[in-house]
Amino acid sequence: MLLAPETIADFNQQHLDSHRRKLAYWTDEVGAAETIIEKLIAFQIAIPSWALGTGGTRFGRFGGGGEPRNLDEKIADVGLLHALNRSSGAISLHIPWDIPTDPEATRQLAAHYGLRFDAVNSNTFQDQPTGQAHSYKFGSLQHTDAAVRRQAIEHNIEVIRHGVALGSDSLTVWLSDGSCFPGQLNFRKAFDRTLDSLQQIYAALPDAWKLFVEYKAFEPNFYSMTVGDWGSSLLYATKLGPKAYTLVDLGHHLPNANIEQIVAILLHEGKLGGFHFNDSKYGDDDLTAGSIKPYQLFLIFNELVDGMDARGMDHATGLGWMIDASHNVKDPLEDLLQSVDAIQMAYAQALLVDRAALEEARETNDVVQAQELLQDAFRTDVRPLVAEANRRAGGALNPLALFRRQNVRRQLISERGLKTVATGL
Ligand code: LRH
Ligand code: MN
Repeated sequence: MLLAPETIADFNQQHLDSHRRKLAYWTDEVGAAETIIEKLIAFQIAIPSWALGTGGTRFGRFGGGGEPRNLDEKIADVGLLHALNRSSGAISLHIPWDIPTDPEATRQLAAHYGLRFDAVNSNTFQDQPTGQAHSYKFGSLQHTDAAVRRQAIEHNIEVIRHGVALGSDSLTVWLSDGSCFPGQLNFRKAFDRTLDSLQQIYAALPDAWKLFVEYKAFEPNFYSMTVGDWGSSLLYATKLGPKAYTLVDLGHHLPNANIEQIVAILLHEGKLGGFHFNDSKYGDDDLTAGSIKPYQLFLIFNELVDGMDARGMDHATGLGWMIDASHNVKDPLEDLLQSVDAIQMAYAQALLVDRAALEEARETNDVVQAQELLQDAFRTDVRPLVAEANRRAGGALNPLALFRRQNVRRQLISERGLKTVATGL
Protein backbone atom coordinates (compact mmCIF):
# COMPACT_ATOMS: atom_id res chain seq x y z
CA MET A 1 0.00 0.00 0.00
CA LEU A 2 1.67 3.18 -1.18
CA LEU A 3 -0.41 5.42 1.06
CA ALA A 4 -1.78 4.17 4.36
CA PRO A 5 -4.62 6.19 5.95
CA GLU A 6 -2.30 6.76 8.93
CA THR A 7 0.24 8.40 6.64
CA ILE A 8 -2.42 10.86 5.46
CA ALA A 9 -3.66 11.45 9.03
CA ASP A 10 -0.09 12.11 10.25
CA PHE A 11 0.53 14.55 7.42
CA ASN A 12 -2.72 16.41 8.15
CA GLN A 13 -1.97 16.51 11.88
CA GLN A 14 1.37 18.22 11.17
CA HIS A 15 -0.36 20.87 9.04
CA LEU A 16 -3.58 21.24 11.04
CA ASP A 17 -2.75 24.43 13.00
CA SER A 18 -1.79 26.51 9.96
CA HIS A 19 -4.78 25.07 8.09
CA ARG A 20 -7.16 25.93 10.92
CA ARG A 21 -5.85 29.52 10.99
CA LYS A 22 -6.49 29.93 7.25
CA LEU A 23 -9.88 28.27 7.52
CA ALA A 24 -10.94 30.48 10.44
CA TYR A 25 -11.47 33.44 8.08
CA TRP A 26 -13.92 31.33 6.15
CA THR A 27 -15.91 29.69 8.87
CA ASP A 28 -16.12 33.03 10.76
CA GLU A 29 -16.68 35.45 7.85
CA VAL A 30 -18.34 33.50 5.02
CA GLY A 31 -21.72 31.93 5.65
CA ALA A 32 -21.50 29.90 2.45
CA ALA A 33 -18.30 28.15 3.55
CA GLU A 34 -20.03 25.01 4.84
CA THR A 35 -22.20 24.64 1.74
CA ILE A 36 -19.17 25.07 -0.52
CA ILE A 37 -17.18 22.48 1.44
CA GLU A 38 -20.05 19.96 1.19
CA LYS A 39 -20.40 20.57 -2.55
CA LEU A 40 -16.65 20.11 -3.05
CA ILE A 41 -16.73 16.80 -1.17
CA ALA A 42 -19.53 15.54 -3.45
CA PHE A 43 -17.78 16.76 -6.62
CA GLN A 44 -15.85 13.87 -8.21
CA ILE A 45 -13.65 14.22 -11.32
CA ALA A 46 -12.91 11.25 -13.58
CA ILE A 47 -9.28 10.50 -14.39
CA PRO A 48 -8.46 9.39 -17.97
CA SER A 49 -6.86 5.94 -18.13
CA TRP A 50 -4.84 7.19 -21.12
CA ALA A 51 -3.05 9.94 -19.19
CA LEU A 52 -1.16 7.95 -16.53
CA GLY A 53 2.07 7.78 -18.55
CA THR A 54 4.25 10.27 -20.34
CA GLY A 55 2.76 10.42 -23.83
CA GLY A 56 5.19 12.92 -25.28
CA THR A 57 4.75 14.40 -28.72
CA ARG A 58 5.72 13.36 -32.25
CA PHE A 59 9.04 15.07 -31.60
CA GLY A 60 9.92 13.04 -28.56
CA ARG A 61 8.89 11.24 -25.38
CA PHE A 62 10.73 11.63 -22.07
CA GLY A 63 9.40 8.91 -19.76
CA GLY A 64 9.75 9.41 -16.01
CA GLY A 65 9.68 5.72 -15.06
CA GLY A 66 7.29 3.68 -12.92
CA GLU A 67 4.48 3.99 -15.48
CA PRO A 68 1.56 1.53 -15.12
CA ARG A 69 2.10 -1.60 -17.24
CA ASN A 70 -1.52 -2.74 -17.30
CA LEU A 71 -5.09 -1.79 -16.38
CA ASP A 72 -4.76 -3.01 -12.79
CA GLU A 73 -1.76 -0.73 -12.20
CA LYS A 74 -3.65 2.15 -13.83
CA ILE A 75 -6.55 1.62 -11.43
CA ALA A 76 -4.06 1.53 -8.55
CA ASP A 77 -2.59 4.88 -9.70
CA VAL A 78 -6.03 6.49 -9.91
CA GLY A 79 -6.78 4.92 -6.52
CA LEU A 80 -3.67 6.67 -5.19
CA LEU A 81 -4.85 10.04 -6.56
CA HIS A 82 -8.26 9.46 -4.98
CA ALA A 83 -6.69 8.51 -1.63
CA LEU A 84 -4.79 11.81 -1.71
CA ASN A 85 -7.62 14.23 -2.68
CA ARG A 86 -10.82 12.15 -2.34
CA SER A 87 -12.03 13.98 -5.49
CA SER A 88 -10.84 11.57 -8.21
CA GLY A 89 -13.44 8.88 -7.58
CA ALA A 90 -13.85 7.74 -11.19
CA ILE A 91 -11.78 6.45 -14.10
CA SER A 92 -12.59 6.88 -17.77
CA LEU A 93 -11.35 4.02 -19.95
CA HIS A 94 -10.24 4.14 -23.58
CA ILE A 95 -10.74 1.03 -25.72
CA PRO A 96 -8.62 -0.74 -26.99
CA TRP A 97 -5.85 0.96 -24.99
CA ASP A 98 -7.40 -0.47 -21.78
CA ILE A 99 -9.57 -3.51 -22.51
CA PRO A 100 -10.92 -4.99 -19.25
CA THR A 101 -10.21 -8.68 -19.95
CA ASP A 102 -11.83 -9.68 -16.61
CA PRO A 103 -14.48 -7.00 -16.03
CA GLU A 104 -15.73 -8.40 -12.72
CA ALA A 105 -12.20 -8.47 -11.25
CA THR A 106 -11.55 -5.00 -12.66
CA ARG A 107 -14.79 -3.73 -11.18
CA GLN A 108 -13.90 -5.15 -7.76
CA LEU A 109 -10.38 -3.73 -7.89
CA ALA A 110 -11.79 -0.29 -8.71
CA ALA A 111 -14.36 -0.59 -5.92
CA HIS A 112 -11.51 -1.46 -3.54
CA TYR A 113 -10.04 1.99 -4.29
CA GLY A 114 -13.45 3.69 -4.10
CA LEU A 115 -13.57 4.19 -7.89
CA ARG A 116 -16.41 3.87 -10.38
CA PHE A 117 -16.19 3.85 -14.19
CA ASP A 118 -17.17 7.06 -15.95
CA ALA A 119 -17.66 7.33 -19.74
CA VAL A 120 -15.93 4.71 -21.89
CA ASN A 121 -14.17 6.02 -25.01
CA SER A 122 -14.02 4.37 -28.43
CA ASN A 123 -11.04 4.64 -30.76
CA THR A 124 -11.55 4.73 -34.51
CA PHE A 125 -8.68 7.18 -34.99
CA GLN A 126 -5.93 4.52 -35.05
CA ASP A 127 -5.45 1.26 -36.94
CA GLN A 128 -4.88 -1.66 -34.61
CA PRO A 129 -1.95 -3.98 -35.50
CA THR A 130 -4.26 -7.03 -35.43
CA GLY A 131 -7.95 -7.87 -35.73
CA GLN A 132 -8.88 -4.88 -37.90
CA ALA A 133 -9.79 -5.56 -41.53
CA HIS A 134 -10.20 -1.98 -42.72
CA SER A 135 -8.03 1.13 -42.20
CA TYR A 136 -9.33 4.37 -40.73
CA LYS A 137 -6.87 6.40 -42.82
CA PHE A 138 -9.70 8.24 -44.51
CA GLY A 139 -12.01 8.26 -41.54
CA SER A 140 -14.36 5.92 -39.78
CA LEU A 141 -18.06 6.78 -39.37
CA GLN A 142 -17.83 9.18 -42.36
CA HIS A 143 -15.90 6.76 -44.58
CA THR A 144 -16.95 6.39 -48.22
CA ASP A 145 -16.75 2.59 -47.81
CA ALA A 146 -19.75 1.11 -45.94
CA ALA A 147 -17.54 -1.78 -44.73
CA VAL A 148 -15.27 0.67 -42.89
CA ARG A 149 -18.28 2.45 -41.37
CA ARG A 150 -19.69 -0.94 -40.33
CA GLN A 151 -16.40 -1.86 -38.65
CA ALA A 152 -16.34 1.42 -36.73
CA ILE A 153 -19.97 1.04 -35.66
CA GLU A 154 -19.26 -2.51 -34.44
CA HIS A 155 -16.26 -1.24 -32.46
CA ASN A 156 -18.39 1.39 -30.69
CA ILE A 157 -21.03 -1.23 -29.85
CA GLU A 158 -18.29 -3.46 -28.44
CA VAL A 159 -17.06 -0.52 -26.32
CA ILE A 160 -20.60 -0.12 -24.95
CA ARG A 161 -20.53 -3.83 -24.01
CA HIS A 162 -17.27 -3.30 -22.07
CA GLY A 163 -18.82 -0.30 -20.35
CA VAL A 164 -21.94 -2.20 -19.33
CA ALA A 165 -19.75 -4.93 -17.80
CA LEU A 166 -17.94 -2.28 -15.72
CA GLY A 167 -21.03 -0.35 -14.61
CA SER A 168 -20.33 2.69 -16.80
CA ASP A 169 -23.36 4.57 -18.19
CA SER A 170 -21.99 6.63 -21.07
CA LEU A 171 -19.99 6.40 -24.30
CA THR A 172 -17.79 9.20 -25.59
CA VAL A 173 -17.33 9.26 -29.37
CA TRP A 174 -14.53 11.48 -30.59
CA LEU A 175 -13.94 11.20 -34.35
CA SER A 176 -10.67 12.22 -36.00
CA ASP A 177 -12.70 12.08 -39.23
CA GLY A 178 -12.36 14.99 -41.66
CA SER A 179 -10.06 16.05 -44.48
CA CYS A 180 -6.62 17.54 -44.95
CA PHE A 181 -7.08 19.24 -48.30
CA PRO A 182 -9.79 21.23 -50.13
CA GLY A 183 -11.73 19.01 -52.48
CA GLN A 184 -10.89 15.82 -50.60
CA LEU A 185 -14.30 15.42 -48.91
CA ASN A 186 -17.98 15.86 -49.80
CA PHE A 187 -18.99 17.58 -46.56
CA ARG A 188 -22.70 16.77 -47.01
CA LYS A 189 -22.10 13.08 -47.64
CA ALA A 190 -19.62 12.93 -44.74
CA PHE A 191 -22.25 14.51 -42.47
CA ASP A 192 -25.01 12.12 -43.59
CA ARG A 193 -22.79 9.02 -43.31
CA THR A 194 -21.56 10.07 -39.86
CA LEU A 195 -25.11 10.75 -38.68
CA ASP A 196 -26.35 7.41 -40.04
CA SER A 197 -23.45 5.60 -38.35
CA LEU A 198 -24.04 7.43 -35.05
CA GLN A 199 -27.73 6.52 -35.25
CA GLN A 200 -26.77 2.83 -35.39
CA ILE A 201 -24.51 3.28 -32.34
CA TYR A 202 -27.26 5.26 -30.58
CA ALA A 203 -29.71 2.41 -31.23
CA ALA A 204 -27.36 0.05 -29.35
CA LEU A 205 -27.27 2.22 -26.21
CA PRO A 206 -28.79 0.65 -23.07
CA ASP A 207 -31.81 2.62 -21.76
CA ALA A 208 -30.11 4.67 -19.04
CA TRP A 209 -26.97 5.37 -21.10
CA LYS A 210 -25.79 8.66 -22.62
CA LEU A 211 -23.83 9.24 -25.82
CA PHE A 212 -21.33 12.12 -25.73
CA VAL A 213 -20.42 13.59 -29.13
CA GLU A 214 -17.00 15.26 -28.70
CA TYR A 215 -16.13 17.98 -31.23
CA LYS A 216 -12.67 19.27 -32.24
CA ALA A 217 -11.63 22.14 -34.54
CA PHE A 218 -8.54 20.47 -36.05
CA GLU A 219 -5.95 17.61 -35.69
CA PRO A 220 -5.28 15.09 -36.96
CA ASN A 221 -7.13 16.49 -39.96
CA PHE A 222 -6.06 20.00 -40.77
CA TYR A 223 -8.57 21.24 -43.38
CA SER A 224 -11.94 20.04 -41.98
CA MET A 225 -13.17 17.97 -39.06
CA THR A 226 -16.55 16.26 -39.54
CA VAL A 227 -17.49 17.05 -35.92
CA GLY A 228 -15.55 20.31 -35.89
CA ASP A 229 -17.36 22.61 -33.49
CA TRP A 230 -20.12 22.88 -30.93
CA GLY A 231 -22.68 23.64 -33.61
CA SER A 232 -22.08 20.44 -35.54
CA SER A 233 -21.91 18.42 -32.32
CA LEU A 234 -25.23 19.95 -31.20
CA LEU A 235 -26.74 19.16 -34.61
CA TYR A 236 -25.74 15.49 -34.35
CA ALA A 237 -26.86 15.23 -30.72
CA THR A 238 -30.21 16.84 -31.50
CA LYS A 239 -30.85 14.64 -34.55
CA LEU A 240 -29.82 11.50 -32.62
CA GLY A 241 -32.24 11.90 -29.73
CA PRO A 242 -32.63 12.55 -25.98
CA LYS A 243 -29.75 10.26 -24.92
CA ALA A 244 -27.19 12.18 -27.04
CA TYR A 245 -25.26 15.17 -25.75
CA THR A 246 -22.29 17.31 -26.67
CA LEU A 247 -18.93 16.96 -24.90
CA VAL A 248 -16.74 20.03 -24.45
CA ASP A 249 -12.97 19.39 -24.49
CA LEU A 250 -11.47 22.76 -23.53
CA GLY A 251 -8.56 22.26 -25.97
CA HIS A 252 -10.74 21.63 -29.01
CA HIS A 253 -11.61 25.22 -29.90
CA LEU A 254 -10.17 27.73 -32.32
CA PRO A 255 -8.04 30.44 -30.64
CA ASN A 256 -10.02 32.95 -28.49
CA ALA A 257 -13.28 31.00 -28.72
CA ASN A 258 -15.66 32.07 -25.94
CA ILE A 259 -16.00 28.62 -24.36
CA GLU A 260 -18.03 29.87 -21.37
CA GLN A 261 -20.68 31.23 -23.77
CA ILE A 262 -20.74 27.90 -25.65
CA VAL A 263 -21.19 26.09 -22.33
CA ALA A 264 -23.99 28.45 -21.27
CA ILE A 265 -25.96 27.87 -24.48
CA LEU A 266 -25.43 24.08 -24.63
CA LEU A 267 -26.53 23.81 -20.98
CA HIS A 268 -29.52 26.09 -21.66
CA GLU A 269 -30.51 23.75 -24.51
CA GLY A 270 -30.20 20.73 -22.21
CA LYS A 271 -27.62 19.25 -24.58
CA LEU A 272 -24.43 19.67 -22.57
CA GLY A 273 -23.23 16.20 -21.54
CA GLY A 274 -19.85 16.78 -19.99
CA PHE A 275 -16.28 17.98 -20.14
CA HIS A 276 -12.73 17.02 -20.90
CA PHE A 277 -10.87 19.47 -18.70
CA ASN A 278 -7.36 20.61 -19.64
CA ASP A 279 -5.76 23.87 -20.74
CA SER A 280 -4.01 25.14 -23.82
CA LYS A 281 -2.25 28.21 -25.23
CA TYR A 282 -2.36 27.36 -28.90
CA GLY A 283 -3.89 24.01 -30.02
CA ASP A 284 -5.04 20.82 -28.34
CA ASP A 285 -2.08 21.12 -25.96
CA ASP A 286 -3.71 18.96 -23.23
CA LEU A 287 -1.93 20.95 -20.51
CA THR A 288 -2.80 21.05 -16.80
CA ALA A 289 -6.29 22.45 -16.18
CA GLY A 290 -6.15 26.09 -15.11
CA SER A 291 -2.42 26.36 -15.86
CA ILE A 292 -2.72 28.81 -18.78
CA LYS A 293 -6.19 30.42 -18.55
CA PRO A 294 -7.44 30.04 -14.94
CA TYR A 295 -9.91 32.93 -15.36
CA GLN A 296 -11.52 31.11 -18.32
CA LEU A 297 -11.89 27.97 -16.20
CA PHE A 298 -13.56 30.08 -13.50
CA LEU A 299 -15.88 31.76 -16.07
CA ILE A 300 -16.87 28.31 -17.38
CA PHE A 301 -17.78 27.16 -13.86
CA ASN A 302 -19.59 30.43 -13.30
CA GLU A 303 -21.86 29.60 -16.27
CA LEU A 304 -22.16 25.99 -15.09
CA VAL A 305 -23.32 26.90 -11.58
CA ASP A 306 -25.73 29.51 -12.99
CA GLY A 307 -27.11 27.23 -15.70
CA MET A 308 -27.30 24.05 -13.61
CA ASP A 309 -29.12 25.89 -10.80
CA ALA A 310 -31.52 27.35 -13.39
CA ARG A 311 -32.30 23.78 -14.50
CA GLY A 312 -32.36 22.35 -10.97
CA MET A 313 -29.47 20.02 -11.86
CA ASP A 314 -27.35 18.33 -9.18
CA HIS A 315 -23.85 19.73 -9.60
CA ALA A 316 -22.06 16.48 -8.75
CA THR A 317 -24.06 14.11 -10.97
CA GLY A 318 -25.71 16.35 -13.59
CA LEU A 319 -22.81 16.36 -16.06
CA GLY A 320 -19.75 14.22 -16.92
CA TRP A 321 -16.73 15.74 -15.15
CA MET A 322 -13.63 14.26 -16.77
CA ILE A 323 -10.03 15.30 -17.34
CA ASP A 324 -8.31 14.72 -20.69
CA ALA A 325 -4.60 15.39 -20.55
CA SER A 326 -1.26 14.17 -21.83
CA HIS A 327 2.09 14.74 -20.25
CA ASN A 328 5.49 15.73 -21.62
CA VAL A 329 7.58 17.42 -18.90
CA LYS A 330 5.56 16.75 -15.70
CA ASP A 331 5.06 13.61 -13.61
CA PRO A 332 1.66 12.36 -14.86
CA LEU A 333 0.26 11.89 -11.34
CA GLU A 334 1.47 15.28 -10.11
CA ASP A 335 -0.04 16.89 -13.23
CA LEU A 336 -3.39 15.20 -12.57
CA LEU A 337 -3.34 16.25 -8.89
CA GLN A 338 -2.80 19.85 -10.03
CA SER A 339 -5.65 19.60 -12.56
CA VAL A 340 -8.13 18.25 -9.99
CA ASP A 341 -7.07 21.00 -7.58
CA ALA A 342 -7.55 23.73 -10.21
CA ILE A 343 -11.00 22.39 -11.13
CA GLN A 344 -12.06 22.25 -7.46
CA MET A 345 -10.88 25.85 -6.96
CA ALA A 346 -12.71 27.14 -10.05
CA TYR A 347 -15.88 25.42 -8.86
CA ALA A 348 -15.52 26.83 -5.32
CA GLN A 349 -14.94 30.36 -6.64
CA ALA A 350 -18.00 30.05 -8.90
CA LEU A 351 -20.06 29.02 -5.87
CA LEU A 352 -18.93 32.26 -4.19
CA VAL A 353 -20.44 34.55 -6.81
CA ASP A 354 -23.32 36.67 -5.44
CA ARG A 355 -25.77 35.67 -8.20
CA ALA A 356 -28.62 37.95 -7.12
CA ALA A 357 -26.34 41.00 -7.14
CA LEU A 358 -24.83 39.87 -10.46
CA GLU A 359 -28.27 39.58 -12.06
CA GLU A 360 -29.24 42.99 -10.76
CA ALA A 361 -26.05 44.52 -12.15
CA ARG A 362 -26.74 42.86 -15.49
CA GLU A 363 -30.38 43.94 -15.63
CA THR A 364 -29.32 47.53 -14.88
CA ASN A 365 -26.35 47.36 -17.26
CA ASP A 366 -23.97 48.15 -14.43
CA VAL A 367 -21.05 46.64 -16.31
CA VAL A 368 -18.46 47.67 -13.74
CA GLN A 369 -20.39 46.10 -10.84
CA ALA A 370 -20.94 42.88 -12.81
CA GLN A 371 -17.20 42.56 -13.44
CA GLU A 372 -16.37 43.43 -9.83
CA LEU A 373 -18.68 40.68 -8.55
CA LEU A 374 -17.02 38.05 -10.75
CA GLN A 375 -13.47 39.17 -10.10
CA ASP A 376 -14.13 39.40 -6.37
CA ALA A 377 -14.93 35.69 -6.38
CA PHE A 378 -12.03 34.84 -8.70
CA ARG A 379 -9.58 36.82 -6.60
CA THR A 380 -10.69 35.04 -3.42
CA ASP A 381 -8.26 32.40 -2.11
CA VAL A 382 -10.47 29.33 -1.74
CA ARG A 383 -7.58 26.92 -1.13
CA PRO A 384 -8.46 26.52 2.59
CA LEU A 385 -11.95 25.34 1.53
CA VAL A 386 -10.55 22.81 -0.95
CA ALA A 387 -8.06 21.58 1.66
CA GLU A 388 -10.83 21.26 4.26
CA ALA A 389 -13.04 19.32 1.83
CA ASN A 390 -10.14 16.96 1.08
CA ARG A 391 -9.44 16.54 4.83
CA ARG A 392 -13.07 15.87 5.82
CA ALA A 393 -13.34 13.28 3.04
CA GLY A 394 -10.27 11.46 4.38
CA GLY A 395 -7.74 12.95 2.00
CA ALA A 396 -4.65 15.09 2.45
CA LEU A 397 -4.74 18.81 3.19
CA ASN A 398 -2.15 19.19 0.39
CA PRO A 399 -2.22 16.12 -1.89
CA LEU A 400 0.75 17.15 -4.05
CA ALA A 401 2.98 17.88 -1.05
CA LEU A 402 2.21 14.47 0.47
CA PHE A 403 2.73 12.74 -2.91
CA ARG A 404 6.20 14.28 -3.00
CA ARG A 405 6.99 13.70 0.67
CA GLN A 406 6.20 10.03 0.22
CA ASN A 407 8.45 9.80 -2.89
CA VAL A 408 5.63 7.93 -4.57
CA ARG A 409 7.28 8.10 -8.02
CA ARG A 410 10.49 6.54 -6.65
CA GLN A 411 8.40 3.78 -5.05
CA LEU A 412 6.61 3.17 -8.38
CA ILE A 413 9.95 3.04 -10.22
CA SER A 414 11.36 0.53 -7.75
CA GLU A 415 8.20 -1.57 -8.17
CA ARG A 416 7.72 -1.24 -11.94
CA GLY A 417 11.09 -0.19 -13.33
CA LEU A 418 12.36 2.87 -15.21
CA LYS A 419 11.45 1.86 -18.75
CA THR A 420 7.76 0.94 -18.43
CA VAL A 421 5.46 2.66 -20.95
CA ALA A 422 1.73 3.07 -20.26
CA THR A 423 -0.77 2.68 -23.11
CA GLY A 424 -2.52 5.89 -24.16
CA LEU A 425 -1.37 9.38 -25.07
C1 LRH B 1 -8.94 13.94 -28.97
C2 LRH B 1 -9.23 13.60 -27.52
C3 LRH B 1 -10.35 12.61 -27.32
C4 LRH B 1 -9.69 11.33 -26.93
C5 LRH B 1 -8.29 11.56 -27.17
C6 LRH B 1 -7.44 10.78 -26.26
O1 LRH B 1 -8.02 14.97 -29.05
O2 LRH B 1 -9.43 14.76 -26.81
O3 LRH B 1 -11.11 12.93 -26.20
O4 LRH B 1 -10.24 10.23 -27.42
O5 LRH B 1 -8.09 12.94 -27.02
MN1 MN C 1 -10.88 14.87 -25.23
